[in-house]
Amino acid sequence: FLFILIHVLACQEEKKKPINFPPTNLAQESFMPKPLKIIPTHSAFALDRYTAIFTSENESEYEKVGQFLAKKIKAKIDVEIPVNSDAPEGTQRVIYINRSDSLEMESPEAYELYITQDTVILNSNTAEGAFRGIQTLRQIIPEASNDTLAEQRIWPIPSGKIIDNPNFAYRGSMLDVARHFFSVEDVKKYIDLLAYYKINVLHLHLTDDQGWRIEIKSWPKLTEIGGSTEVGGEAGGFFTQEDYKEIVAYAAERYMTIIPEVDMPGHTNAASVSYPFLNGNGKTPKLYEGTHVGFSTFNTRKDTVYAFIDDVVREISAITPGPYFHIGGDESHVTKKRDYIYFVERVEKIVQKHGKRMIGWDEVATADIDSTSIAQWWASEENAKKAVEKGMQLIVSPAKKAYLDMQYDTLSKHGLHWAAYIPVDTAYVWNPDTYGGIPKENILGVEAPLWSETISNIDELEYLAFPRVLGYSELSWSTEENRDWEDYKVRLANQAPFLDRMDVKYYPSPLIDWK
Ligand code: TNX
Repeated sequence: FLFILIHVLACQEEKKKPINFPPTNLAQESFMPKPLKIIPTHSAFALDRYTAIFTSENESEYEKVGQFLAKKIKAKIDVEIPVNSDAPEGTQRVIYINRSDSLEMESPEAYELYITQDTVILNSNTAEGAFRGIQTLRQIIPEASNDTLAEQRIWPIPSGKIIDNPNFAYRGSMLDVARHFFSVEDVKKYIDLLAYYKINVLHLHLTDDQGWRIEIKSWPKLTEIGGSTEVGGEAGGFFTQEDYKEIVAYAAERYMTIIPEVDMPGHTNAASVSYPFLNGNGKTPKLYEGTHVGFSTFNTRKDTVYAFIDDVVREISAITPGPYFHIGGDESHVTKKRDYIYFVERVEKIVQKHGKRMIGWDEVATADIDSTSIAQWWASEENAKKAVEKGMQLIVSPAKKAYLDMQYDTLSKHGLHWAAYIPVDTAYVWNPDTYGGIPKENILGVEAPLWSETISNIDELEYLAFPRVLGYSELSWSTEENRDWEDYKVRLANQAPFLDRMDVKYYPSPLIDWK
């Protein structure tokens, strides 16, 4: 017994000994996206199996953030770290996650991280800010332990201070589940990866000519018939409302907003096949498995069409906690201009009636709509300018810079190239802050859409999205002064261990010197 006691005491002594770290440099860590300010202090915090996490008292949201961090640490280094419970015997070092009202930055997503030898302190205005902050922390926990500096295995985290705040409040990606359907599991995997890079919006393109992918209880044929196929003629599929709620909840745990899109009055063939009275193009609709656009339209002059839309917007809005509803509005080539304008104005009112802010592709700015509605600028500079004249905000998604479905180059296995080839540098080296001369106050943020005509499974999705989506995360989170291709390139290469561990089939761009 005495022997054991002496041994235990000796071990405790070992743990207390200050560790002599070789100099570190927090500023040189491979953060993605790059934080606003980094001040290195050249020592380290030794994460080990005696580390404990404590979060702001009586703040269940903060506790959940602490648990999320503990779960991700366990997955990364297989060490179990307690959250707000008795610290393990011999605990020397603590990670504190606190609400604070004395931050340098006031935005809800701002956070400050102080890393010393003994503690990591993460301060934020809100739990959302804490959630962004733990992503930063996750990124600087080494993949492998150091087994020579101390008795026990340690994972040294470089010390210093980080002050961080997003450049844009809206940092998004879009996934087209209409051309090819993707499962709840696939969408969750994409969400989890995006959240690690501080992306906070996932826009789901739920309907198109080829498929209707969201259950509408009052109009069941939409999914029964309209969801039965997809591009290429495979079986298609759809989300039940329960599935959709599951996606929304999974995103919410990551402080990510889901934006549902029902594309209309064009891109509506699947809806019109299900309920032919909706059709306004004069042809008998049939299920469509090709990839052409612009041939379908709703009948914009029939009240029953608006009653239908009211039901759709109502049912989806009821299960969407986020503030937005996207009505599409793109490429309505067979809708007369005056009918299109009438339609958008009427649908805007329906969206507002159900408590949401309308978003539409940039064409919607040709209608007389409210300054609270938002235009997603994908193609027309003229439409973008019209939106600004109306006092609207814009989501910047220029096809030739930000479309994730554009091929990297002529050798790309998947993707299209109607707008451009977008290699990894072209995707990153542009400035959304000043793109097209739009005043910054009119820019809500950046979104990278992934259309799915040419991709039908998660591997193919990942091939197009990764690594480019990391660039869009940085273009929307980091300030212009902090963005630099040469620096980005190195940090991007260092994402490989994480992406590999997550089993992401990213495109190994030859422009990057992958680790
Ligand atoms: C244009 S972008 C479209 C989509 C296609 C995409 C393919 C936009 C608003 N409409 O219908 O899927 O190009 O890149």
